[in-house]
Amino acid sequence: MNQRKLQSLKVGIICSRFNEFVVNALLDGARRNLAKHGVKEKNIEVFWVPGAYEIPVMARLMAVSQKYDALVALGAVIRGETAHFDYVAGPCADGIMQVQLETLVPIGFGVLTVENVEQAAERSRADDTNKGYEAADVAIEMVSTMRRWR
Ligand code: INI
Repeated sequence: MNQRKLQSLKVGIICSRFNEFVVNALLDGARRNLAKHGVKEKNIEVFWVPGAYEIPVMARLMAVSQKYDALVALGAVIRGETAHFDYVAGPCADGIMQVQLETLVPIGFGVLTVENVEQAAERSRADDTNKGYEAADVAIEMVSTMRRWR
């Protein structure tokens, strides 16, 4: 995608507040990647929801609004802290996939599903391995690929 198209790209980011310190680091990563691509700050909108379980419904609302070229979902589900890990992580991932398939708005999946806080920290470092950074990268690539197909 050329620079002018990237600058006008509208990106919505859904963040979940559970394990907020991790998600803030993922958000920093996503913003860094979007800035690297030249996406304008004013074209990025961030909405917070309580937990990863709530991400799909917000993502769907945003996707059907047709205000965004791409979405990025950021969250942290940590098994060590919950007995209902599987009831949160699975539906979150499945729900996000369902929104993508139904709306054809690409959604970068930056929801960590990890065993413990150490693994979460490892995946949210301030470098290019940050999963928020990667999810934003994938979202942009998918916009480009899907536009080329069209
Ligand atoms: N939500 C998360 O995003 N991460 C978690 O690790 C988590 N744990 O541990 O339970 C979590 N639970 C909350 C869930 O996402 C919903 O907000 C809640 O069940 C209310 O619907």
